[in-house]
Amino acid sequence: SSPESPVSPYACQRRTTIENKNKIFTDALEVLVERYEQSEIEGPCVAFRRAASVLKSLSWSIESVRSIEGLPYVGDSSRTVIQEILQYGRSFEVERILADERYQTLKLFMSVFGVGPKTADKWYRQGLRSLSQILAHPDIQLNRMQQNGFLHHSDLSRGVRADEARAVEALIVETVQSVAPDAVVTLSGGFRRYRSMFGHDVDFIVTTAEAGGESLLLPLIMERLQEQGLLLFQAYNPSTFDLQKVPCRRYEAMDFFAKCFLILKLEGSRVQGGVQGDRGWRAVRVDLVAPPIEHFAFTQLGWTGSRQFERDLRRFARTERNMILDNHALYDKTKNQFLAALTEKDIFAHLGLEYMEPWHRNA
Ligand code: DCP
Ligand code: MG
Repeated sequence: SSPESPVSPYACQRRTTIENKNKIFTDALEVLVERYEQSEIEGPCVAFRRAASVLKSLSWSIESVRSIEGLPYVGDSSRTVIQEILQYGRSFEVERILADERYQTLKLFMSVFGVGPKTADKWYRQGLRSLSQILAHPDIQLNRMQQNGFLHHSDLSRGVRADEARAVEALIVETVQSVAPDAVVTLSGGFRRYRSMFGHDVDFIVTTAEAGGESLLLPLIMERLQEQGLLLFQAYNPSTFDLQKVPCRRYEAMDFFAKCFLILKLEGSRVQGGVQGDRGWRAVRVDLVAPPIEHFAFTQLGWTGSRQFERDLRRFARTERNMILDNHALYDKTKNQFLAALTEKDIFAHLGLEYMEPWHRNA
């Protein structure tokens, strides 16, 4: 696009690679997003997310306030931030937030696996300001996820490099082959979008060619990892999938297929150049989801992200097509029927959208 060509209000109609020509602006807007996420204030959160996402898709850098006129979702508040950055090189509102004690503390607390905005805010209101204060506090009960989040905090907050993600992929493929030779492993999440460096975890979909075979996969995989001494933490949610219930507007953001949230031990010998630190291994967050094969395409589309791409895809389906899309299925409310799909391309076609490659979905 050029400053003149129209920009779609839906991320699923804009190609967004990781090359962001407006990073200085989107970084600032994302601080505002984070600040409202911490307080769970939905409205401004959605508004700033959409504005940041539009700017990420531009093939040109913003050089004047005039050039952003007519861009969808770039409202007054976003425009003020952009204008300040153009004029002074920084936004005063964003700087105020970055220096704010509550913002900094909640960001730190929420960087722990298993800690969301409610827990972080509760700890903050109890006067706690550091991770060591939380661990030393006699009255704080951490759940199993949080205990492991604290235990592996330095590894997990460092993020996963692309070469580490490839080593994790090799490990998962090996493990799956040894327990279920017919099963298929597919990389999803940010690493499928070629988001080059530093994912917060590595995401995979596993499924089997014969229907029903997927239900045993995750327990078998976890058992095998455990035997090898590589399973540091697991939280397993068996499938609660019921086609009667989905898709439904209310369930759009949920996922009913069997899945597990893991912390794995990635040995340095598996990564070219090794891993940081002198233990010879690092902890890595890994998510696995196991849909039945006939729902694979929907799960793949739903778990490849980005989150903003997914939000806009669902909003597009609902608003422009009177269809409901989620991680399980696509339902046409006009025809009152489910629309089957074997591949992501089928789903884009049902929606009347041009197919978009994963590396264009970095909205
Ligand atoms: N997702 C989902 N339902 C969930 C969790 C995730 O639909 N319960 C989707 C949306 C995300 C994708 O799966 O785009 C992967 O989730 P991540 O949180 O791992 O996000 P990314 O992989 O995009 O980035 P990162 O891992 O770096 O945070
Ligand atoms: Mg991920």
